[in-house]
Amino acid sequence: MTTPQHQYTHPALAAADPELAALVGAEERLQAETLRLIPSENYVSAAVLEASGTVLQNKYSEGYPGRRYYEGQQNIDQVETLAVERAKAVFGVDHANVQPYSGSPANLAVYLAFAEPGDTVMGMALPMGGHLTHGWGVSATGKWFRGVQYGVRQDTGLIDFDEVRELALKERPKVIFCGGTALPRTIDFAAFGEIAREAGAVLVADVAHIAGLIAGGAHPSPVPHVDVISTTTHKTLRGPRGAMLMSREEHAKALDKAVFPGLQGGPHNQTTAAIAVALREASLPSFRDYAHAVVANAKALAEALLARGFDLVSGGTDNHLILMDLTPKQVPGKIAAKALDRAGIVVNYNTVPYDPRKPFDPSGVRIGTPSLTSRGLTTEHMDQVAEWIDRGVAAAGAGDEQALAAVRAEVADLLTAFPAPGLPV
Ligand code: DSN
Repeated sequence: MTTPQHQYTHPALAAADPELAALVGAEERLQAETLRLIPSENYVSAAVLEASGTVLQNKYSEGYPGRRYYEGQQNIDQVETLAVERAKAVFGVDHANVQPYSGSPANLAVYLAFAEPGDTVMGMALPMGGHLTHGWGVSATGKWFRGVQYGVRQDTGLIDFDEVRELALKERPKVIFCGGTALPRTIDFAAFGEIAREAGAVLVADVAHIAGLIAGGAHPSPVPHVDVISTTTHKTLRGPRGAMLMSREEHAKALDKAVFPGLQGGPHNQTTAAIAVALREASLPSFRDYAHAVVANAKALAEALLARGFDLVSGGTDNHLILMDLTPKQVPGKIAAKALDRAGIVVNYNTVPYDPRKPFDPSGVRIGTPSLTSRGLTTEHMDQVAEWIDRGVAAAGAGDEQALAAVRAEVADLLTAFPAPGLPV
């Protein structure tokens, strides 16, 4: 196996804490040598990485620019304002709050802004591709609110809008979430918008997975159709681990109040800075190319998997994500995911709609193309990627560790030609 030589670039860390520095170095190597297919992950640029490791983290800034509870905000106010203005420009919204610590707190702030405990809320069921925070039972959002859930049709793997409408009109939720974590198809924000208006609900688009595709024009924007947009910043958007809430002006106050002081204390200013950098990158023409390349790669990978007899939920993909049902391959998702990991292909096991198996041992594997596209792999490489997945899944079924090791070597070899952004080579 070809092993890239890493120069470790954290001298202070290495001197102060060699044990931890060694772990960071090992993670750098792992991220360099493996094909990372988890659709919610990515590689940030070196600039985003640097911004998130700055002295901005030393500062407390409860409040908002110009209205803080601590002095010394001369620079921090400007950092946050830059992030906010860039978010407004990239997504075409009136208002942006860049302070939520991550996606789950961002969504919790939405509930705080628009619902009272016990109110009915509606979202896609987690095993159908939704998110825990869309009112699923084990989450605080399903315990403190009355969650009603829609899904996808068993025959098509697609959302049935007649069913969503019927449920919304029957249950009259205060808040409806659209979006999710395992949805391979374009989200019809206009259809959700019509239903929410008819039902008198606040419509929230959770675009965490596809924010970068929206920013780059590779997925339709929810802006004309929804009340609130919630997103993480670290998936297709290629920013730091963080989140944003965006809306029309009429909801600005309620959202801001819900984030602070409703839910959070001081914002993580180093993260805010890195969000600002990522949004600047997302405003460049090269990011449009990136977003479209992510989708082109996913479509090419889906075709190559279908040609090898894989069963894909909904029959393919429109975005960055592919959900494989491995039932016909007779290999459970978890066994396949763990074997692929040994083969240097990092995926996650996932339920598929109507999965007869349990969430901790489901039938599916979820993959996506944001990370490999960030490294510069193109549609020309997707047949090779599908072939590796095919060999990995077959080896998982046969318990063939040698075959997995062979794939791992080939993966690492190809990836030496595609250095990942932000990683020392
Ligand atoms: N954990 C995210 C994902 O992997 O999709 C969702 O929160």
